[in-house]
Amino acid sequence: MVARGSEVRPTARRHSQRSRAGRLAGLGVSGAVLLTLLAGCDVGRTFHGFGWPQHGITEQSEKMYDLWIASTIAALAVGVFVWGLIFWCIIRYRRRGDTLPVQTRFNMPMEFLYTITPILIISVLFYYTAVVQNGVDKLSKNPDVNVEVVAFKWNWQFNYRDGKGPEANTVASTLGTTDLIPVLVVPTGKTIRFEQISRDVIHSFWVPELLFKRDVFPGKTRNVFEVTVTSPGSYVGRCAELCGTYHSMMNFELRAVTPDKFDQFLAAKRAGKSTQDALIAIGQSPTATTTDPFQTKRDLQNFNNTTGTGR
Ligand SMILES: [Cu+2]
Repeated sequence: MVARGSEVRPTARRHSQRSRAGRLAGLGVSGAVLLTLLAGCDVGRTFHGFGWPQHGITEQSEKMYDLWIASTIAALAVGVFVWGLIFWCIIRYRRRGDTLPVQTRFNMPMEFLYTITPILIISVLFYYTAVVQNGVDKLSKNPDVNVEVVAFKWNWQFNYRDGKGPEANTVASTLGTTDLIPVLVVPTGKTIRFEQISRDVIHSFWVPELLFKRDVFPGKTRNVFEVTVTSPGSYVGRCAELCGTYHSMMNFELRAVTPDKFDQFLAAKRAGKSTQDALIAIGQSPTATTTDPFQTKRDLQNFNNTTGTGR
């Protein structure tokens, strides 16, 4: 049987189809423009970030947040459009009798539209993803603060350095111990460069509020990233790479203070004060406020289970 769509159609009808395709394309373009405008608004906050964490404290985390919100709005716009078409087709072309409806094939404007539109959408998403990723990974020539992060089983050491790279010198240091959570003091509004090394196995430096984490490798690899913290406060930091028995207790605290306070803190450290005394000197809590030193919970009693059969 020959489908009815292969019959010759009147020119006027083809013309109206073409203009309809043009209108659809126009709608797509105005949708894209609208999206760009919406991305700048606070739509995300209204919808609780569409699932994205709302507590980012750096300029970099804001960029990632904006990308997520814009991408979600774009996805929702496409979704609403497609759902609309589906329901419209279900109602408009529901079965009305036994006659076969018009079978449309080789509608070039329509085929062109649904090939080009997804390519355009993907290209725009790809472009903005690449821009944001490069922005988050961007390293500056002269960071304001250089911190060397040294990870080891199962704690952290933070070295304040006088420059970049392995050749720079450590001018002050904070070391975490079993009894003391290391507090990493940084200034707000400044570019902070973290250079990471590990003394043993692979760890991962993670402050959830940075919305970012990076692995810390042993050997010659120095993983580097930079952040600009915008909100002062105390934020818990963790190891995010399973590194052994006490991995889950390998915590530290990021303490963001004003640049003035940071300068005073560093001066006190350079003068030989302990991190706790230097924190007290700038009116800060001397110990971590977001997490506690880890308890091994191992004593003779529970390590050697006297009531079990393994005695
Ligand atoms: Cu670890």
